[in-house]
Amino acid sequence: MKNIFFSGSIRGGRADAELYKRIIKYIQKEHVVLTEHVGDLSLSKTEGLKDRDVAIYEQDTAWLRESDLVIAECTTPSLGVGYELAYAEAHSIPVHIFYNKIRANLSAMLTGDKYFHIHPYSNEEEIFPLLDSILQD
Ligand code: 6IA
Repeated sequence: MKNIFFSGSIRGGRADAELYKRIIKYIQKEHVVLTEHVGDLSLSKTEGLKDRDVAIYEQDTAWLRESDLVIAECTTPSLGVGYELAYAEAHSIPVHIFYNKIRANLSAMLTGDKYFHIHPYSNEEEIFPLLDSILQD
């Protein structure tokens, strides 16, 4: 059983929140997802308090350091997700990035970084067998 940090857009926009929820549920069948709230459909992108944001940053970076693997869905661009991916690399935590190649053109700062494992897909169904092979190693 692995500790997975799932990374997905919050303030960057919640258009893919339901997809995040499905991916999180799938991973949770056999593993622990530290960031289950990323798939919480009631989480709005506008709410925010400075003190709470400090606590969120401290908690998320602590979870990143404890995680075995980062899995990110990057179709909706997010500054927070980009930050988390670089943070994971700085801490030598493996990073797998999924994005819908029909809907999104991923940043060169991700596609150009050989550290990242990048998985472009055209249908959501392609994600789950890839997750199986990533998670079984
Ligand atoms: O820049 P973004 O908000 O799109 O960044 C999304 C990423 O940052 C996610 O992968 C999360 O790990 C992290 N993150 C951003 N906001 C939060 C949050 N609440 N709670 C936990 N992790 C977060 C945000 C405040 C909410 C009341 C809107």
